[in-house]
Order: sequence, then structure tokens, then C-alpha cells
Amino acid sequence: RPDVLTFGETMVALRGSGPLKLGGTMQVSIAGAESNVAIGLARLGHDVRWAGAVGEDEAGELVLRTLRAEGIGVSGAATDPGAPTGLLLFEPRLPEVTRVHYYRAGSAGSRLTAGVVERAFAAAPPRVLHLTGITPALSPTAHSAARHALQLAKDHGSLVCLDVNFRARLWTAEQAAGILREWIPYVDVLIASDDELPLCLPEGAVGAGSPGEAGPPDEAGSPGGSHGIDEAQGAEEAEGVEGAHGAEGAQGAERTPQGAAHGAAATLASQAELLLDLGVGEVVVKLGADGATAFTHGGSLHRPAKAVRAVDAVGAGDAFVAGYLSALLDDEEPAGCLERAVTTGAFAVASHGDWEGAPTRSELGMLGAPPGTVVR
Ligand code: KDG
Repeated sequence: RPDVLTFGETMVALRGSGPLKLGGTMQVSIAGAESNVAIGLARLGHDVRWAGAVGEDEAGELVLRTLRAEGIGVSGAATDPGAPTGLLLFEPRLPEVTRVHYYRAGSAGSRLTAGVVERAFAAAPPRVLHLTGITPALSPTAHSAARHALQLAKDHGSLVCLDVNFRARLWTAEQAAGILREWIPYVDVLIASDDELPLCLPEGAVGAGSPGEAGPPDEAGSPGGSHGIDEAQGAEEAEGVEGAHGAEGAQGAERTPQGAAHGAAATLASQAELLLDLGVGEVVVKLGADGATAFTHGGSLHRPAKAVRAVDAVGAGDAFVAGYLSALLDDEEPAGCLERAVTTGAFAVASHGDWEGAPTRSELGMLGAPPGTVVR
């Protein structure tokens, strides 16, 4: 059995160094939340497969060649002669705010079908299936593929890890909630930022046990802080930081910073408890610069984020997932999983690119090295 199978859309990524409308040069690479996780896991020595579709074009070649070079099995990848490989542009707009422009409507990746995941499971059912909430937002066939993968994972006894990864540019919070709620009974490990968690709760339960808790992220806002473990991905998301994280204090009964923080923590705990009652084994909440908390039936555990000089937060959430799953595959307890997750997340924040800075196993310890260390 391979350790992990993941699938989704991977695109060609162009990264500029300033406002896009001024032109200039861009770096060419690839990006996709699921393939970022795959690369993070492969760097840590795991046997990883990626499934998805690319166009019959040079951009698709770049995607497959890069994944192969990272040691990821891509025999499950399909080539679609009828559509191009998707494209996204990263526009760093402020040191902490990156704007993302998608050119992916009708792309080969978005035309992913259930047949692709069917073939991937037939070739080798994995120990872990990892998927994200991006895939069902891409198209009805991509949604069916993801839904089918959940059933196949259940049939084959694969552990299911879902990263909510809400993308406000692809669908609304209501659309996302409608699908994610239905998926929860299939999920073993749920990973979300604090403001994404309500998207997974049963209808009517949002805000349960919460003094003044915000509902799901609104369409203009979006989950994911612009710092730390979460990812900053665009103007909408930058607004979302204020909207989501400020909401408890603004609406809550407790107005002091400590009171608001306490209220937010209580809300999070009650939401996580609801999800655990629905059968999720572990609820892992990314809290940006505040680190992450894992909730299990055994209790909750928090790890602060590792302090690093942040240069590019995009891909940090995916790196976090890779670290968490890597430790889980090594039979670590939640404390060990969180520790590796905040470590790999910090590597991503401290490096440019979606996945380029992902550490190998032997590099994990570098993060604790004193400033000025030269590894000779
Ligand atoms: O997590 C980083 C990804 O969001 C990025 O690489 C692109 O997959 C992507 C998406 O859909 O936003």
C-alpha cells in the first residue's frame, strides 16, 4: 500500500515580484494544494501518489515532470487533450498580502472525473487518502470524483484526511458548507483554519455553545490568516483576516482581549466536540501565527507556531498538513503530529514558493539552529 494518495488540480504558477499590471519578470513553477502536500510528504520520505488531470500541453508536462522529480507517483494522472492545464498568477502586493489570479475555468484539472480516482484506487489503495475542499468547487465532475474517492477510501479502509481549504474565488460559503457537511461522516482527520470550521458543522449548529461566534466566512472574506500557518492568498483573504478573527471581540459578550480569546477558544472547543461526535477522529485547527490545536476524544492539545522570518505564507497550510500526516504515518501521537506540522509549516513560511522550501527529514532540526548557523 502506498502511504498517501492525493488528487486535485495542479496548475502552472507564475510568481511576480510586484504589481502585476506593471509587468516585469515572473518565476515559473507549479502549484496546487494537494500536490503541495504530496511534495511535502515525499520530501519526508513517504510513498506518495498524485492523481489528477493536466492538458496535453507543455504546462502539463511541467506539472508531471516536477512531481516525478519530487519522487511522486503520477501513473494515475490523466492527460486531457480537450482542455489546457490551468494557470495561476501570484502577485505579491504587500509583504504580508499576496493576490492570486486564477485562469482555471474549464481547465483539464477542473474536468477531473471519478474514473481517475477509481483507477488510482484500483492500482493501489493507499493507507491515507488526502483531499481538499478545493476540488468539489472546480466542477460537477470534480465534485463527483471527490465524493467517489470518499466512498472508495471507506471500502478499502484508507484513513481520510480533509483540508477544508475554502477558496472564496471559487464558490460561496453556503455552497461549500452544503457539500462539506455531507462529507464529515467519511472524514478521520479534519484540518481547517478556525474560521473554516463552521463550514463543516451541521446546519443550525453554527455558533453552538459560542458567545458571539462568527458564522462561516463570508464571500468577500475568507479563511486563512495572512501569517503563520495559514495562507495569505489574495485581497479577499486579507480582508478575511480582520473579518474572521475580529468577530469574536466585536460581537461577543466578553470584550477584553483575554475575554475574547477565552470566548473564541471555548467556541472552537465546542465546534470541535460536535465534529468529534459526528465521527471525526481528529480535528486539527490552524490558528495562523498562534499555532495550531488538535482536538481528539482524548482532549485537546496546542502547539504555538515556530518563530521564523516570514517571506511567503502561500503553501504553509499544505506544508502543515504534510507534516501532520507524516508524523501520523510514523504512528506519532497528536503531540508529535502537531510538532512536525508546525515545523514544516514554518519552513514554508520562511521560503518563497508554494512547496520549494519543504524540508527533508534530516533538515527538520534546522529550525532550532541559532541565527548565523552555517551547516558545514
Ligand atoms: O495552498 C496553496 C494553494 O492554494 C495554491 O497552490 C493554489 O491550489 C491552489 C488553489 O486552488 O488555490
